[in-house]
Amino acid sequence: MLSGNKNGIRRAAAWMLLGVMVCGFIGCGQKEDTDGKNEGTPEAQVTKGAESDVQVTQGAEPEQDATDTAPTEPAKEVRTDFYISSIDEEIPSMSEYWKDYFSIGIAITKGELLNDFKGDLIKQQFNSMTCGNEMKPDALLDREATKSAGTETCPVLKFDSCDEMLQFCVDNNIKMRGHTLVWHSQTPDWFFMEEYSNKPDAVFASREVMLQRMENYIRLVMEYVNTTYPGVVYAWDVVNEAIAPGDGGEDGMRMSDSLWYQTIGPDFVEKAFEYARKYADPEQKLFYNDFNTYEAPKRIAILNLVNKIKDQGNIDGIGMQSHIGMSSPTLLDYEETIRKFGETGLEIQITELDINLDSNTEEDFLKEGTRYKRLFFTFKNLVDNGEANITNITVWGLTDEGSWLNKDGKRYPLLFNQVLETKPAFWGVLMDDGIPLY
Ligand code: 9MR
Repeated sequence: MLSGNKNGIRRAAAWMLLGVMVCGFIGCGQKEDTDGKNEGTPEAQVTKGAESDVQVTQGAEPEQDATDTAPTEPAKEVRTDFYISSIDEEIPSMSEYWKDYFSIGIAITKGELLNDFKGDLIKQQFNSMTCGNEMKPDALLDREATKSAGTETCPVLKFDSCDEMLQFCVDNNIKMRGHTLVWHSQTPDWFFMEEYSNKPDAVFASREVMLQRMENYIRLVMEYVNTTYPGVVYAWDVVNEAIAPGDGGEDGMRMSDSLWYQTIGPDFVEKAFEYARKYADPEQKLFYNDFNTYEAPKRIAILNLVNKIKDQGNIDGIGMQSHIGMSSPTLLDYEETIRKFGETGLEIQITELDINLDSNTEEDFLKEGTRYKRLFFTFKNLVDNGEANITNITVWGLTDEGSWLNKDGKRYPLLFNQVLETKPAFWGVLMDDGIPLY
């Protein structure tokens, strides 16, 4: 088992080096006292003891929020490979622990994945991967080539953004969730315009043209991925975030910022699933994916939509993104939603789990660990009771520092810290006795 000392030594060295690097980058230094000790906010660190007990030790790491010390300078990416000498090979693997229940996934960007140490940790801990951005339409659509090809109905795609990630999955026997085919966001406006125009006076392409572009887009993505990396993608997020009750669309659909809705009309979701079924490998599962699924109006609209597509035979699962807070939603509401989705008989995947914690005190890290533990306890019970066929849990990011949530200020939503050490949240996922369940 992991020795607390080993972890402590590695951590001290890592933070020393990190301190040097951050100082070099942004000219900080005021957080160090004359003894060379850091005065930053203490962080909780749970390390596995020699036996099965859990030790909670308190670190004294510096705050890593570069904006605290240099508000005018953009944050620079800190390269962990300079100062992490190895990942801890003795911590248990989450994917191994949960293998009889569901796969455990990670959403990651290419840059992070190709960092040796992060790659090693991913191989150790996860058996499912989602590209954070690299398989979205804005990454795959090639406007210049599309315009040169000269056809109004068929875009040209490029896959250099995600090739290495797919290859990583092949090499390491990791399966991928294909994220995402049809989405109002991260799809360039020119894709919806006549002659793929990006001028301000561009006009929408017709419904008929957009249906063909959609079909061709889905076909080309699936053909490339399934031919070049056969068997790697096991699930596709066919449509992402199409429901937004109150936005003015029919049946609770998102309308105001959805060019798919505006060009094709409310049946664009059904059409997307029809095309996806036509071109997907038979064993690939087709998902509708959305956030805040536990809000009652949204849940109802999603259920109506997926039941309709289910009757058409074109959907296999519901993705609950699950970007949640420390107290909201209540686990009762969350569990109730899974149960209701489970009643459809469709698979359920928790596709983008993170917990929006804005504090890094030891106490709050433990509370976060508890929330993760209760979530996994809930998932397990729902599976054990046959109430929901939950087949994957994916966390949306590897380290707190890489989380998308940091755009609104520093957040601590994930399972590992910047130097790839486990947080209590990690031990919560493993149902460790040292993390309280309540
Ligand atoms: O993690 C993604 C982040 O890097 C992008 O800036 C952002 C832009 O839309 O998308 C993030 O991922 C989103 C995912 O694709 C869909 N659900 C919400 C996720 C967080 O915004």
